[in-house]
Parts: sequence; structure tokens; C-alpha cells
Amino acid sequence: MEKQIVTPKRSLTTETEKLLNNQVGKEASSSSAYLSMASWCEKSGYANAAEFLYRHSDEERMHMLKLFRYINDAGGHALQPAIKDIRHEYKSLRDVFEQVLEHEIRVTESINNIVDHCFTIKDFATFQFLQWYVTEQREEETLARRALELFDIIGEDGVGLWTIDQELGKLESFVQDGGAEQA
Ligand code: OFO
Repeated sequence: MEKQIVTPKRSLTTETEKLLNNQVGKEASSSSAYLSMASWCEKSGYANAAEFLYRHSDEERMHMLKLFRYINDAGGHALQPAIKDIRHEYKSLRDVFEQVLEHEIRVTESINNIVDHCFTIKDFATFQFLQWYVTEQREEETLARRALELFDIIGEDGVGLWTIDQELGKLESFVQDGGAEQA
């Protein structure tokens, strides 16, 4: 007979566990969406944009795992999410980065809702854990906006798209070095 393990008491509420598992799904879906975008960029000849998105796909998986492990550490049950509705085709390179920005804004809203919920119910441990995601989302939105600005600053005609692809390859170090704040 299988040994029954008595579930010890925990501070994590069922509602918070559900919200965190929902966020696991969003991070996994981000990882898959960026992987699909990376593939489209690569086969369309935008090698730097592809590398940028491959890296971001890996980062999103790391975000998912961080939440996943937290849920179990806090006494909950992290659930492997199903991934649905991943787009494989894009109209243009600009379309890809417009999707990235919209996606990040939706993820920020979702994180903010969970943070608000945790504060309201005084789950300060989860509230504090989520601060990392608050900072991360701000950085990722900045990065996506900077990427989109390149299209207007450089222009897409002639060698424009080639130049934009080159600049996309340098963007992360610019934002990480605080260039976005200093500019
Ligand atoms: Fe998970 O960092 Fe954006 O989405």
C-alpha cells in the first residue's frame, strides 16, 4: 500500500497557489512564444534578432522554474502547464517586436494583480518573492520599447532592416549597462 504523507499546514492560500500556477502558465507560454519568434527571425535572415529571442525564451523558462520551485517550497503543488495558441507566422520583424511589447505589458499586469492580491491578504513572503518579477518586467518592457524605437529611428528602407537587426544584437547590453536610464 502506498504510504500516505500528511500535508503539513502552510501559509500559502489555495487562491494564491492558483494565481501562481496561472503565472507559471504565462511564463511557459512566453518562453514558447519567444522560441517561435526566434525561429521565424532565423529563417527570415534576422540572425541577431533570432539570438535575442532565443536568449529570452531561455530566460522565460527560468522565470517559470523560479515560480514553480517557490510554489512547492511554500507547500503548494506546482503544475506543468499546457501550452496553447502559439503563433508561427509574423508579418514582419516589426510585427515580432510589437508582439513582444504587448506580451510583456500583459505579463506585467498579471504580476501586478498577484502582488496586489498578496499584499491584500498579507502574504508578505510571496509579496517579497514577487518583487524580483516586478523589477524584471520593468526591464523587459524597457527592452521591448527600445527595440521598437529602432524601427522609427533607423527606418526600414534600404539597409535599414539589416541595420536594425545589427542593433538588436547590442540592445541587451545597452539596457543592462543602464544606458536606457542614462539616455
Ligand atoms: Fe517572465 O519576464 Fe517577461 O514575460
